[in-house]
Amino acid sequence: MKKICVLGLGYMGLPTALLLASSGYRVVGVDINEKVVESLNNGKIHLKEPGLEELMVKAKGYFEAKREPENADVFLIAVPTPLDHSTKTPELKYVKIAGEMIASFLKPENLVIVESTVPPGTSERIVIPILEKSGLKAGEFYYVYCPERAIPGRTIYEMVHNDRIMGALDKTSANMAKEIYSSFVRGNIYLTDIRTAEFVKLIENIYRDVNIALANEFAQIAEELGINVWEAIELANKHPRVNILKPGPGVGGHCIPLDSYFLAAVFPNPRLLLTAREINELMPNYTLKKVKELVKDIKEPTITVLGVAYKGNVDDARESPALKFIRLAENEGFKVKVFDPYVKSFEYPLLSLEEAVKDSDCIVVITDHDLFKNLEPEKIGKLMRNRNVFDGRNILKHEEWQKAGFKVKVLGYGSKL
Ligand code: SAJ
Repeated sequence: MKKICVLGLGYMGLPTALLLASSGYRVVGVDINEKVVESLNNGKIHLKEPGLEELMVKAKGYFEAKREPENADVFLIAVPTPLDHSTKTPELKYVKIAGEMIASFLKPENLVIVESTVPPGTSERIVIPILEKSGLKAGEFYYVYCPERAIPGRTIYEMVHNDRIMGALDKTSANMAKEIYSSFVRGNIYLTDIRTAEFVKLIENIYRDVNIALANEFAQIAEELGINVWEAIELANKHPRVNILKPGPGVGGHCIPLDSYFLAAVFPNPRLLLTAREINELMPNYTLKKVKELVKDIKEPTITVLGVAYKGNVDDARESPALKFIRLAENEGFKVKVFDPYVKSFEYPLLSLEEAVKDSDCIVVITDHDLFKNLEPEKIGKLMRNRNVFDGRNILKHEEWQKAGFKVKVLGYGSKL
């Protein structure tokens, strides 16, 4: 039975490790976070992702978590590649550390797989040279770059059913990696070269970022023109070749907000991508401008932020637009209270819903958690000082809130002229 070392047990690494372990491989999951290693070895999952618990049970006996890698047939790198915010450049140190850790165990005919998102050329310029510190030349060990494209919230389903793109060093690398992934991937596996695969991962996400920015700009124009952008987008999408995405109070997550900068690291000034980035990064500012209009007659307003996760029904607050919105609101002198049903740790105290809305002057929906769709405006209104609500995701039942005495404002919904 082949042994696989998976380095990085986060949102992508852990499900991948457990899918491999439940497909008959012996898997050693490696993470630098001792608490993660400990909790996993006690059968506890440190992430919220549907189906992960069941997968853990299925993988029992084939999966073990450790702090260090060890000899294996395959090494899979799924460590984070965050953005260094001060320089807006990719932070590749965790990939480099993973490469260094593997180099001391690398044997001839081992396969190294990298899944982490990296600028095109990173494998050839950085990762492979680090692996060659083992004394082996590329070709004596095998290498593929195989980005993950599962969406948090549906990760396991998508890891199994999505098609995969694989950039291979050579034919043997491709065949070995195809065999590994075919153990759980039901989608097609498309082969290309390493750099193209690194590029494909980025353009997928940047495509989405630019199209969200387009929706966000449409929302601002519609607001100005007294048009309901949500109705307009719904009608435009009836066109067979139009698929305009949804406006929102910002674009978060550990990928979409970063990937344009990953390309900008290797291509000077990609203007459209960076303009789209700027539009999305300024949506918290735009949202605050709208909220200020709602509370303009209230002295020292208190506002309640509903949702700090970067998107609905997940517990991940990385790069969440909520953080920027809250900081901007506090800088306006607002008192801000926060409620999120999923997120467990955040830069601001996470209150209960009742505490968060008590004596508040305005509710601001930042995250589209399904749970918010059925809030009871009457019950909430009774606890508040003033009944205002800004729906940044167009998910509330607006008539119900109006009937309960709320002044309702929706992002992108200009009042009829
Ligand atoms: N968002 C909008 N409007 C939309 C869609 C999303 O404002 O119409 C916002 C969300 O609220 C969120 C952010 O964008 O704040 C990103 O959410 P997302 O659902 O677009 O993306 P992620 O980050 O959860 O997952 C994306 C996916 N990429 C694509 O859909 C092209 C996923 O397939 C990738 O695997 C993932 O990035 C990743 O890890 O790269």
